Amino acid sequence: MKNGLALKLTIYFLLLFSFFNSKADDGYRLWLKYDRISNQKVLKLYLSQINYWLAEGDSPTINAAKEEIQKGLNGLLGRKIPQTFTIKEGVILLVRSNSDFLKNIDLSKYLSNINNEGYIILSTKLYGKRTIIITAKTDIGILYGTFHFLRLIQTNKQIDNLEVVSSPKIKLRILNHWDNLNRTVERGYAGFSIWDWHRLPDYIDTRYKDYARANASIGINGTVLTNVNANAWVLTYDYLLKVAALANVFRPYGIKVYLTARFSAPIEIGGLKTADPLNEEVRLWWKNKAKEIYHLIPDFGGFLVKANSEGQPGPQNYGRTHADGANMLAEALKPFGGVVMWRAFVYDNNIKEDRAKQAYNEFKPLDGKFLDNVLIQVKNGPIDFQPREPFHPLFGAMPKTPLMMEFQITQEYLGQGTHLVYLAPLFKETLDSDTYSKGEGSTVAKVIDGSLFNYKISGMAGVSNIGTDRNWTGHLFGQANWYAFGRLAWDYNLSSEEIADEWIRMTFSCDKMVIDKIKAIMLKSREDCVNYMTPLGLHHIMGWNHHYGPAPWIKDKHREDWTSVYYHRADSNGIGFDRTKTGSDAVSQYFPKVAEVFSSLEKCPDKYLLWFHHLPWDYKMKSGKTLWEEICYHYYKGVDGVRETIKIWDSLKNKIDSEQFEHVKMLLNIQLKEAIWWRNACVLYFQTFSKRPIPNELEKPDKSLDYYMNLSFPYAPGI
Ligand code: GCW
Repeated sequence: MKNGLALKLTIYFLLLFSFFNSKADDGYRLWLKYDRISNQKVLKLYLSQINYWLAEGDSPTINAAKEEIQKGLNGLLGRKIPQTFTIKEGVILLVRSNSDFLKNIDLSKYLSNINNEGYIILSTKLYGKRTIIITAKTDIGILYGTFHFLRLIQTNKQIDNLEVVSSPKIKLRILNHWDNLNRTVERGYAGFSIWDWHRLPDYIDTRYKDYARANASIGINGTVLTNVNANAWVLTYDYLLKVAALANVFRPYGIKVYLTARFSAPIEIGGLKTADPLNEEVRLWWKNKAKEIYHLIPDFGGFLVKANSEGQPGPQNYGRTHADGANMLAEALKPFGGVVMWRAFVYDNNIKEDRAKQAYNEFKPLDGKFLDNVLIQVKNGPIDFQPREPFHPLFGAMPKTPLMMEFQITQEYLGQGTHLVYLAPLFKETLDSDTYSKGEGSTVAKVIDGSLFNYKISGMAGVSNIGTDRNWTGHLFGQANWYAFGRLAWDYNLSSEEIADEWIRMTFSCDKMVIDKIKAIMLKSREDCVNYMTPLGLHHIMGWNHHYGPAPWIKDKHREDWTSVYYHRADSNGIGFDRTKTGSDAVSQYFPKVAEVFSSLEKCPDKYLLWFHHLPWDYKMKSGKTLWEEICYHYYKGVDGVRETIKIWDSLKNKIDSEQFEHVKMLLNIQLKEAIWWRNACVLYFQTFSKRPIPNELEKPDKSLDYYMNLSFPYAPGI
């Protein structure tokens, strides 16, 4: 009997122990976990500083802030922090800047530095009591401030001396979902679309609110629900009801909904014979459609449009310009305050001009011809979200038209759902690029925040990587890219490292060793990826159509500008795309200072070399190696980088949550396999032109080029 009891107790304790020891984190809670702070010293300190919270007002947004502060504090501090209605020692005070509570303190020097979405957080004394004030001119500012404050606690930062003044630099901070109405997601690698169109508007998935919370926590204030390869059906009345239901969930969190407008919608769902933007009936149709939308969604954001690009209809079908098309929609939205985000991603295989030049050629002459509620949405680089591109030459070239940024968060060309690639360094590289459009310091960031040319509106869009996967983004580290996008849209001066630091602390641990290791992995990951995929300025050599894996051999397709050989131009003499004066002269689209750098072999950074130059295989690089050797070394370095990452990751076993650990570990193994695949396939293929050996000290590919060329992936995700 006794023994039996002892055994039972032992088993019980063992079970209990293993339960606490292998916490399983499935990633659903993103960076808003609010788990109890594990560092006892830090926890104790907070418990001595935070006694109450007080929030004034009861608008839906203030209620969201209340819910968040309550949930956050209770979770993080592991005890119920009560609400109070009067100022008491150790209170967190959430109030508008004109609140009576604040009548005795002078906030003017702070208030003049924030806009309507900004906030102020101060550690101070009110009526003799230690208080932390979170205040703003608006309710949404208070909610943003609340998230900021909770982030400080989540990341274990000091709160006794706070003087935070924060305001977004960019007005429209928007996710672009490439989600179809049948719930597939173009270039989506995290399952299906989170928009459950069939069950909307009656069924409100709890995910919608969690989506809104996550976005608000990083300052995202808009979402385009539908794919730019658009379906007019979403503009029908029944679907607009569904859109309105989503808008209702998002509204308290400061998030507006936008839709993609299919240019031929007047024909497809309106029964008209034409979609000509200068036709009166067509114009009226859009005006009525706008009226109908705003009746259901009074704060509807506006339209995003992909026109005359990759087969999408547009104004050019009727001999009209992009300005004619955009202005027609802008006019319809104008009375209601909506905007048109018109994409500059246009290129045409029938135009015999370097694809990299076409958007500029099309849009530059239209500068000043758009109505003032139109933004032109420009991808970061002139081709298409490659692992590395120089900045798009349109930035700086349209002083009279607000240009907004389009980044891709989903990793279509950077390993899709299985590679750990932290994108903040990529985003920053573009934002920090100097266009020289108004002399030195005319960075892309200053173009798109509107400060350089006094644009009245400004925006930054990120193509979403969100899907129905339990952890939202498929790869846990995909969450970091969503997070980084939002943080940079709010403040592009944050460094990649700061953002990684925050995210790691909220996602994994505040343990210094863990932070240092994961940060090291993240910060080098994009360069590793460039190295094993497209080093030295190579680009667009991925698999046909699904874009999965390497395929530099793609040629002879119905569109030349969708082949790989079009871009790398490898031949027996050398490799690279000559975009200098002797070639396509794309360099001349940049301002002279930049053009000079890109044109010159001495000044052009190695990272853009083959983007702008076609060079012989024996070309002497700055390193002293030949170009061929340098290409090889970069590919090998990329693979070694992933090996190094795996080593670092392995050392985190038992230091982080076991489910997180295993999830990433398995994916890293896939990444290594695929990095080797990229390296071998590319090196072997380019070797058929270079006719030179792979340097001796590098391991030899274990498969033949034929093997790689015969791989096929009819069911690769994302198409
Ligand atoms: O990157 C390419 C993608 C297409 C996408 C297009 C675009 C939505 O391969 O899937 O279409 O860009 O940005 O319009």
